[in-house]
Amino acid sequence: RRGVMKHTQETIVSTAMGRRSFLKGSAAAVVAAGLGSNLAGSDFAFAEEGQTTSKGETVNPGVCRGGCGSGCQMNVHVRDGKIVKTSRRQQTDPNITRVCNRGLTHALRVYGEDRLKHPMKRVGERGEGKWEQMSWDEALATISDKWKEVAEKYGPDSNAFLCGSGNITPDAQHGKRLAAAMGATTLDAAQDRVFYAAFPPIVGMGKGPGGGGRNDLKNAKNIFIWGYNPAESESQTFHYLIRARAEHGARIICIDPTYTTTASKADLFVPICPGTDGALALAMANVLVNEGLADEAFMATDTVAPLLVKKSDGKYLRLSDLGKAAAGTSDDKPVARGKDGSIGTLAEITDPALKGSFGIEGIEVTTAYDLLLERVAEWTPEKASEICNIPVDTIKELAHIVKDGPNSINIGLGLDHVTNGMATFSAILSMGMIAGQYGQPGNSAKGTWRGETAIGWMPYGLANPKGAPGSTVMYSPALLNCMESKKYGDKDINIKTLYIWNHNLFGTQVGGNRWREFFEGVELLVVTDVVMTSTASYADIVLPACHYFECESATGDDTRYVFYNAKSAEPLYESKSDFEIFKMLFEKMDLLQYDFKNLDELFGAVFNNPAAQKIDLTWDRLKKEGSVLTFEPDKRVMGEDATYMTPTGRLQFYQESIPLDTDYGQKIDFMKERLPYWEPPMEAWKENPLAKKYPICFTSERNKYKVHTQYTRVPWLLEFENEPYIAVNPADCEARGIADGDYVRMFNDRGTCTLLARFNNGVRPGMAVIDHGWDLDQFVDGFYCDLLGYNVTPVVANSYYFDTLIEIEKATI
Ligand SMILES: Nc1nc2c(c(=O)[nH]1)N[C@H]1C(S)=C(S)[C@@H](COP(=O)(O)OP(=O)(O)OC[C@H]3O[C@@H](n4cnc5c(=O)[nH]c(N)nc54)[C@H](O)[C@@H]3O)O[C@H]1N2
Ligand SMILES: Nc1nc2c(c(=O)[nH]1)N[C@H]1C(S)=C(S)[C@@H](COP(=O)(O)OP(=O)(O)OC[C@H]3O[C@@H](n4cnc5c(=O)[nH]c(N)nc54)[C@H](O)[C@@H]3O)O[C@H]1N2
Ligand code: SF4
Ligand SMILES: [Mo]
Repeated sequence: RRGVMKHTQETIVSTAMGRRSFLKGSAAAVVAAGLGSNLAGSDFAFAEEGQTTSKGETVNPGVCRGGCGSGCQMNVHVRDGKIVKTSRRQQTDPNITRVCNRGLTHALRVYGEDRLKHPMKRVGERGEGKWEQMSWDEALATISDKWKEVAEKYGPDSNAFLCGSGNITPDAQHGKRLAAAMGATTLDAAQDRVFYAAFPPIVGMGKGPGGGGRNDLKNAKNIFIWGYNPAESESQTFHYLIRARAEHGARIICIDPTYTTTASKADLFVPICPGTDGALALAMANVLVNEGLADEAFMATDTVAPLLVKKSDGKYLRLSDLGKAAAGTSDDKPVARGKDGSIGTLAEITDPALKGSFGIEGIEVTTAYDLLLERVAEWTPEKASEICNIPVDTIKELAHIVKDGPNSINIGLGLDHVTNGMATFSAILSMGMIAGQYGQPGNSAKGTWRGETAIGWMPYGLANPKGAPGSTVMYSPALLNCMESKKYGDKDINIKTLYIWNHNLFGTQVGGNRWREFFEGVELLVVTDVVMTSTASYADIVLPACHYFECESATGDDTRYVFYNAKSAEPLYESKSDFEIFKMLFEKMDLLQYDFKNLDELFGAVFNNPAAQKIDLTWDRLKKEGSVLTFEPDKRVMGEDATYMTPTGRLQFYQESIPLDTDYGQKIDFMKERLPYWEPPMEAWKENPLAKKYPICFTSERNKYKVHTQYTRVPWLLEFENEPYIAVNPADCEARGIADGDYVRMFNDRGTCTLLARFNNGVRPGMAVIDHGWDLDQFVDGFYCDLLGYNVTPVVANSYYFDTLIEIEKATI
């Protein structure tokens, strides 16, 4: 049924293959691609925009804008109307004048064999691959007629939309506005939700002008890389880290179960048992407190530590409790107790007590700091050592390092992808507070970059036009858990049509087979993509989107620039930009009153805000100049003035109210969630009875040859790794009679997948790690995403990819 990729002697990844033959293979691929003369030995000379080079090429600005998030601008070289290559583009900041290996292969994506050419409708079973070409007109009429019929019969929210990270620009996400105009449901893939849910209430995160950001890393003495693998996942940030080490002597500490590329560049690698980082952070805090190293002065000035918490309900004691303000007003501030016994707001009390329980006007209260210390006291290094599988001395050493700042503590998505992620983020961030590691140069870290004037995701205001009915949001992992009750909180789940774009659901979401069940109730599944993905192949109607460089756009992301993307070539075949496709759908739905007239109007609205106006950033200027540097890096860091963008204006290790990420009817244990804690992951834990049947914890690693499932069929990149594999510790393989390079079947109750196994001593026994991003038809059989667990926690209904148990066995193929 599926194309089997053969494991031949020529396979680059086969262990027998030497470097010489690898290079030979590369040259052959260049010639086969018919682009040899342009690309072999790519000249990296900087070409000027609009300039015709000696080769008769015109050079335009283009922006790579998939889920990697770096948003690199590059030169797009055009000859005879064809995009022949990409090269790095000179920016005023040499740190940003960079493109990665993937960015250099875009010409092969534009002319890839997997491009969708025409609108098509399914004629066989879903996923069978039998299609009939249809006209755009017929496709749009079929879709809009169905939407109208469903809205009439079941209500507008029975139509649903789901957008991923394939193209992170406001224009590509135009469908969000259509969803709001139609009153349709928005499904949120809920990826990286812990990361986004944790920072705002705990340390505050916001964008504004100014800020040191990545440029501040050079000021750090130690750089913690915690569940983060930027050597593969954020190469454009990794060079700042490596330069901080090489040129400024920063020490890199990497905490990861796997010996990753990033770990190989670290000064200290701490191999941790997966899912136990919260215990480690709490034990580090325990050492700091017990050795008298807690920065109490910092806790008093910068955190909620002195605030008094009522024993009755966990809320702060406020002026209203003392009859000094009306409850619920902005005057109703929380209060602290001075060491002299006076009670007042933090602005009034200059020398607050950090510890103690008091009865104030008959109300029993304790300081927030005391509540934190209670949680920390439980976590002796000895106890954490057993759970984390890290020596007690290492835990103590880590505590001493974190105190010896300035430290940059970078938490990656490895910790977001485990069910105890929220409490783990809270534990690490709170431990950083006890160590006083905020507000000083060198303290900037991932998630606390401040000041990037980013454009990327469609701004909320634009996605919700005035007067439109708006869209109800449901998180997909929560939805999968509510399929039996058919209730998402107080809302009925009754989705009859789904429009997916910019997203390869089967290739990137948890619970693949659960989704297939869900789709049984969906009468029309539309997928718009550039290429035929596993998700597109399951659709009832597929629509062809054009490649990034075939339409005009702009994006900014993490670079401090806003970059213009010119249209460098005509959209191939019948493909169109998402903006254009949604525009036609607005028209068919008679909702043009909510639409933008054209792209100029959309970007006019994107730049219609005070931050852009202050620096004269307009769409016209951007088109003219090609890129605009929005601000120079400066020395300011988040929290330098001891204020943070949280509800209290302070660092919050304590949450007075728990912000609900999404309400699907879950019950929350508020007192538990207010402070950091550690508990095992819901599934991938050795004491889970399921671990007897499925003893291996299955995680993934970002891969430098892909961004999720993008680039996965680019011939040059397949030269480096041409088929999926799991990296496994030889001990686990030997116990199962598996040799290096054997095919194995991995499986659990949710799915099965057959692929290569490669021995890797850098993988902990009891784990299997896949290089994430392969699509379904690239496997011998089955699909790894189908195995992924979809448990959710009450606080964050995230996709917890790494909370997955499997077993592996030798496969015969
Ligand atoms: N096992 C495992 N799974 C994971 C993760 C993991 O760590 N492990 N990580 C997860 C995370 S953090 C994320 S953010 C998700 C990302 O998940 P997705 O957002 O689904 O990522 P992609 O696979 O890049 O899918 C994007 C799709 O958009 C298409 N596309 C590109 N440009 C355009 C365009 O202009 N228009 C349209 N219509 N389509 C376009 C691409 O061809 C591609 O098929 O993956 C998640 N999946
Ligand atoms: N090449 C490439 N780059 C990408 C992407 C891509 O698909 N490909 N995707 C982009 C996106 S959307 C995202 S969200 C980012 C994410 O990029 P990162 O934040 O780097 O996240 P991951 O690579 O998922 O995981 C990071 C590390 O966490 C480790 N880990 C797993 N479990 C645990 C644990 O329990 N404890 C600890 N301490 N570590 C653990 C893994 O071994 C891995 O080395 O990358 C972006 N960049
Ligand atoms: S894949 Fe990411 S790092 Fe590479 S060129 Fe594109 S945006 Fe830049
Ligand atoms: Mo992500």
